[in-house]
Amino acid sequence: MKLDLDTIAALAEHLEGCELGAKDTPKITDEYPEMDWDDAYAIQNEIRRRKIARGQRIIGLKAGLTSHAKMKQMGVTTPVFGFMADSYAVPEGGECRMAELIHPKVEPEIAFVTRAPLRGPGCHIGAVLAATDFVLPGIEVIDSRYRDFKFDLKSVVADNTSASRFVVGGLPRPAAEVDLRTVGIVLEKNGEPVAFGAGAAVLGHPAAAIAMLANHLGARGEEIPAGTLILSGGITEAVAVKAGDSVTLRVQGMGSVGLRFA
Ligand code: 0L1
Ligand code: MG
Repeated sequence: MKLDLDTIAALAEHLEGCELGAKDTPKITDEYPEMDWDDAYAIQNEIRRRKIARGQRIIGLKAGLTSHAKMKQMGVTTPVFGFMADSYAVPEGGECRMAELIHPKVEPEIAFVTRAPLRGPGCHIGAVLAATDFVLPGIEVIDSRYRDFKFDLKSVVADNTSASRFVVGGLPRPAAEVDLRTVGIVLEKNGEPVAFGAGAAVLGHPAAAIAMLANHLGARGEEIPAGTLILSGGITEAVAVKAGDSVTLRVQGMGSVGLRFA
């Protein structure tokens, strides 16, 4: 690690302050170009620790930048991993308050819920499917704290991978009953289709993103516990939203889920 503990704590406080105050900031590597991956995840972990210390619960995990569309949109080449706090959860059909956000975008995703722990190294699609209780449609609302969504990967990891809000719902299905590679999705904004795709856009199979997460955690001596909700990453590019928009994700054979921005 290149940063000392005081700097990590200060950067976590700064980034979480931007999240809670809906204020943007230049990317933190402008000031700390020497920051490494361990520093980036240490800052994210400190944000997580701060939330837990205030009584929040961590209710899920996420993989981000798992599709070529997203990687191209953001000019990066590697997936990243983050967490979902209870304050991020929006009820199905519920409302996101724009006043609490900076410049939100929505991503159509397949969410997994595990029934057995997953631990890397060596975790693979087969192990993920065997450990999955069900899959269901999910919309992630990302809201980078970095000005104009301009960042590098280490800055975005520190910023909990832009995690902000999410909704899951629709018709949960056992993973064995769905071909997650060919399952089709349509993302609608205000009733108009705005993005289309299929599950294979996520690393060839959305379960591959969950396996990467298990392997990432395994390298740190951690695992994905049983009963974890995990967002596997945007199938398409992220779509910008504004107050008054309503967004619906339709997933083939899995119903639909939606939320509104006010
Ligand atoms: O969930 C995601 O794919 C977002 C990862 C962070 C990059 C971004 O803000 O687009
Ligand atoms: Mg996402």
